[in-house]
Amino acid sequence: MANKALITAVSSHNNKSKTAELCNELKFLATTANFEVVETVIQNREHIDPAYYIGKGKLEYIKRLTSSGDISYLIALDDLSPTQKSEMEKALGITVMDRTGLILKIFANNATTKEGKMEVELAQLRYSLPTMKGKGKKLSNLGGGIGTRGPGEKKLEIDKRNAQKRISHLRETLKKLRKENTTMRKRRMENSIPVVSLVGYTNAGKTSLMNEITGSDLQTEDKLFSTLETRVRRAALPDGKKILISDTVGFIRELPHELMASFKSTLEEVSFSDLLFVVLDASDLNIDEKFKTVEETLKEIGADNINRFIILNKIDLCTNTRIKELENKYSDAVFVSALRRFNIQEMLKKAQKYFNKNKEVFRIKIPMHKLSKFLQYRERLTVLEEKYTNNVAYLTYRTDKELQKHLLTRL
Ligand SMILES: Nc1nc2c(ncn2[C@@H]2O[C@H](COP(=O)(O)OP(=O)(O)OP(=O)(O)O)[C@@H](O)[C@H]2O)c(=O)[nH]1
Ligand SMILES: [Mg+2]
Repeated sequence: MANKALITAVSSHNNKSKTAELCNELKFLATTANFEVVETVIQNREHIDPAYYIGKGKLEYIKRLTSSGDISYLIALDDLSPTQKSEMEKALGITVMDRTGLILKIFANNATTKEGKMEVELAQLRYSLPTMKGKGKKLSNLGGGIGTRGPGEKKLEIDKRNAQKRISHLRETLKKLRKENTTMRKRRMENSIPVVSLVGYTNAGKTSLMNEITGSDLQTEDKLFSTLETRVRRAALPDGKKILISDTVGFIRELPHELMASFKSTLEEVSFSDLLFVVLDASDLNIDEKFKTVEETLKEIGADNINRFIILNKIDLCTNTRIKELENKYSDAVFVSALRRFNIQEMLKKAQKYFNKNKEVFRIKIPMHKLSKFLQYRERLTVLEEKYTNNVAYLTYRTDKELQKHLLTRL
């Protein structure tokens, strides 16, 4: 059975609609984490209370709501300081968490691979270290007089030291794993099949599209962050040319920085793509805001220089008027529905056109003993003319500039 929870937020006068929208998303996050949200309590005030986050009056109100005993969690929209969290817990007698804590919980629930699990654990430790400090202060006061070390402090110091040790260990292990990933990525480049990545806000339908394109059966859910790992599958463009499609963790506004740091390398995979499909949920009324978050995240992970096409998914949920409105705003987008298998080929044709358009004709003269090296790249080039003498090959081919640059460094 789902745990009952309340949501609370502080909203300044000119921020009401944004707060309401963020609370809606917080509710979706809470549901994903298996909470049943009973009520959302919004406090209107200009500043956050340093001790209790919300004001005394609202705190009393929440206390009355929770007094029956069946609501055992309070989730705050903003990040709470260790003091705020502990003061609120003391006053209310229930568990208090913030948005970051909630997202971390979801990531912890959803991580399946060894790497994903380690990334989440690292983020959790980074998140809880400052809280340990806060408790340490208080317990040491209980433990003894000035200048002496209380038993509480000793234990907390050990906990903290252990946490720090574990952080270093996780960092090291992840570093090694990432080296392996880099090698895999290099190999992929050498195979020289273009990589197209599906990116976008969480729950936009990236994995559903991946399944449609590649005939895979990856798990999709009406939940946030069902995908936490990057997965790469083979696919073919309408003209038969092979590509690799990659699906990865979804973006969200204000992704906790602990998670951003831990998942950076997973997200950075995207920056090695040849092309991006930016997937947006066309039925989402906050689509513009979400698009903005996607653009910002792409910048943060160094993928903003890659060519991208906007894919507006879930159009089965849109009225004609809505579609018209979106056509005006996102004039270059491809309208698709993963659910109805609508227009998936159009999406791929767009990629095909892009890969063909950005190709140029090059001529090269290479010694025969280097020919096999050159032919490693044949998937990504079309040979137009070839002439061989005893020890030299003259080749004319069409390929993209990027690959040509890469090729020249290899030959
Ligand atoms: N109506 C409708 N629902 C869709 C469509 N595409 C995906 N969905 C639903 O949207 C939800 C999210 O789909 P996913 O494919 O898991 O989305 P995602 O972008 O991979 O999400 P995360 O991995 O959580 O970031 C699921 O319930 C899908 O069934 C569509 O075209 N139409
Ligand atoms: Mg997914």
